[in-house]
Amino acid sequence: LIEGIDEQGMNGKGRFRIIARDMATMARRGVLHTRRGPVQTPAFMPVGTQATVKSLTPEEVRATGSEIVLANTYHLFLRPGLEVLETVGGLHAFMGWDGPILTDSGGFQVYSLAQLRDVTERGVRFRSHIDGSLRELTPEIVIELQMLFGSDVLMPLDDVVGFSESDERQQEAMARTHRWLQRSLHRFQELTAAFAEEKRPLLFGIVQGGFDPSRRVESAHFVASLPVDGLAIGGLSVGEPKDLLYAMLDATAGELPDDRPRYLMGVGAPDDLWRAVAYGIDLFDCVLPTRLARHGALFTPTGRVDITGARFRLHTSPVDETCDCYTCRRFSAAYLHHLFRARELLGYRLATIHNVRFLQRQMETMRRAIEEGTFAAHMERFLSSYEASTA
Ligand code: PRF
Ligand code: ZN
Repeated sequence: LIEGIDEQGMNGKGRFRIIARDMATMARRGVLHTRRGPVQTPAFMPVGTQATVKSLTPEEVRATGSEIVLANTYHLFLRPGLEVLETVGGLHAFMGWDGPILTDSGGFQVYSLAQLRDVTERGVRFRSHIDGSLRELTPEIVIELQMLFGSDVLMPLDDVVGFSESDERQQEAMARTHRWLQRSLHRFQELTAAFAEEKRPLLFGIVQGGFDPSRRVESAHFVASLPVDGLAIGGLSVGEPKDLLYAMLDATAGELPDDRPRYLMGVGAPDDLWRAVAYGIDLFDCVLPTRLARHGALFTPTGRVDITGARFRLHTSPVDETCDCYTCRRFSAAYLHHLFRARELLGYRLATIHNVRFLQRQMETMRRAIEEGTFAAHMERFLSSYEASTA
């Protein structure tokens, strides 16, 4: 057995240990024990949509302090496809990352990328955004795919609806997400029945419910009633105003079981990470650090900066003087400015390394602050510095 894990069957209680709590907020410091090693929480997962954290090698991802990465079932299903992933011996061998991988189900990607979606009780049929071919994902297929990829944390197919959808559609999507979760869990239990507990991947449930607080509570209670290993909050950060995101977090957070990990899907702006951890969130993923980096937007303790701006032309110090990343230790902001102006490939890599490391340093600070009982003070300090420039 993995250290710290005892035999507790399906419920992931044994896989998540809370080692410290903040007294002034709901922040928790924990360890999620996956079959490919522990993840210190609160944790941020960089996004490797297509089996790569864009522009970085696995060694570079590791050097940012990342312990777990996210990959997307939707993308990998369409390209390279199951035949390739099975032939090369799974996703870890394929991409050269031997740490834990969480795979998202495709529910959100079908909603945001696919054309001609047709959602029925059975599943979702759609046209591939790559070649227009007609494809289908069902809750069962999505579990089977993630098992064949060799994922360490699986997500069930969910029915995601936009911010502006009708109340009826939001209600329908929540109810369908719940029924699909039961089907997913059933297939998952069949496929993992013969696994030794320490070799078993984990399955999370996804809370939906749109932007109605009472529906969010209902969804949280339903998902918590099932023996899932963790609870994700989906359907947020889909174009709604910020105050609504926090209203929904406020309504949901207190309803989630305390002893299982909580994952806020698709959230990763530095200020949102701090606030959500204060609500008791343990896991995050977001394309923001990597996507912004490729557009020359870099995180600093005093807010986001545009490295292409004229003020960096002669800036001889690093973009973030407080940062210990490879980029900041080695290069000036003037050099980064030049690389972006000249559209040189190295610029995208260096900016990505910095942004991911910046978020991982925030997570390290949060984890230490929770242990020391100083989370609220650290959050206040970070936000007043980070938001001073953007406010
Ligand atoms: N569902 C899934 N993945 C997601 C989301 C969701 O609602 C979000 C919402 N921001 C990000 N990623 N399956
Ligand atoms: Zn840096």
